[in-house]
Formats: sequence, structure tokens, C-alpha cells
Amino acid sequence: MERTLIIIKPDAVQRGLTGDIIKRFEQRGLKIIGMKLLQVSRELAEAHYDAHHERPFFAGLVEYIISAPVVVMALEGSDAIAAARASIGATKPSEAAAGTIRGDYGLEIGRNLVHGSDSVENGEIEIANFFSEAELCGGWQRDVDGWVFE
Ligand code: D4T
Repeated sequence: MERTLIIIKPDAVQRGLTGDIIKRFEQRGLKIIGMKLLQVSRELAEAHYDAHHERPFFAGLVEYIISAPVVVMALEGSDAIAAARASIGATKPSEAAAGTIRGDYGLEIGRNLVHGSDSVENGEIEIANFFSEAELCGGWQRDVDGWVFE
């Protein structure tokens, strides 16, 4: 089982898309093991996007992610990293396939609605950055698991 951090970004929360986005991941079969609404601090935003520190869009990206509340989720499932990123769609929403979150709701890269971890290692790191151990329900038994996982 893999874990991924999903961030429903400020534009998606402001546009009232939170419920739809959560529903898509749930219906895919990914199991929610942590979820909360929060306003991201500048410090946390800079840590989360540290890989992009030198990029010209870094400052704008940080301002965007701290500009309004986000909903963060820790999701668990087989191939959770790839499955979530496939559901999210290409980074540039105008190029994202129809049926993906970005392809259905977005146009611009700086308003791309959702984040999903890009590797198993980063998933673990990002979840630890956003959730304390006490906030995660890692071991809960979901009754439908046998109908989702072989
Ligand atoms: P995130 O990390 O938000 O899930 O996005 P991706 O994994 O799909 O894309 P990324 O890491 O390459 O980019 C992180 C974040 O930076 C924004 N961005 C990116 C931007 O505003 N301008 C740009 O030119 C690029 C490449 C969008 C996503």
C-alpha cells in the first residue's frame, strides 16, 4: 500500500469544488486516512515547495497556496501515487485530459486546483509535514476493502 498527500488548493476551496474532488478520490477506491481544513503557513508552503525554490514561479506559488484555506488529505491504496496523479491530470490544466480534475475544472498552471505527491518517498515526507501521527487513522478497517483491493 502507498500513501499520497492530496492538497485541495485555495482556488478549488474558494470555487466550492472540495466535495467533488474528495468524491472522485473516494470513488476511485483510495482510502482516506487523514483529512483537515487549514490555512497553510508561509513556512510550511516554502518547505512543501522547496524543490522549486530556485524557479521563477516559486514566490507566486507560495503566495497562492497560503492565500486562502486548503483541504489536505492523506490517502492510502495500491499504487496510490500514480492513481491519484492520473485522476488529477497534467500540471498544466489546459493540457490535462477531460475527465481528470484539472481537465474538467482548470485552465491555468497557477490555478491548478490540486496537488498529489509525486513519489512514495515524498508522499511519506509530505504527509508527515501536514499531519501529526495522532491526526492519522492509519489502521482503520474499511468494510469495502475486499471489494477494492485483491
Ligand atoms: P503539484 O506539485 O502542485 O502537484 O504539481 P505537479 O506535481 O503537477 O507539478 P510540479 O511539481 O512540476 O509543479 C509544482 C507546482 O508549481 C506550479 N507551477 C509549475 C507553476 O506555477 N508554473 C510552472 O511553470 C510550473 C512548472 C504548479 C504546480
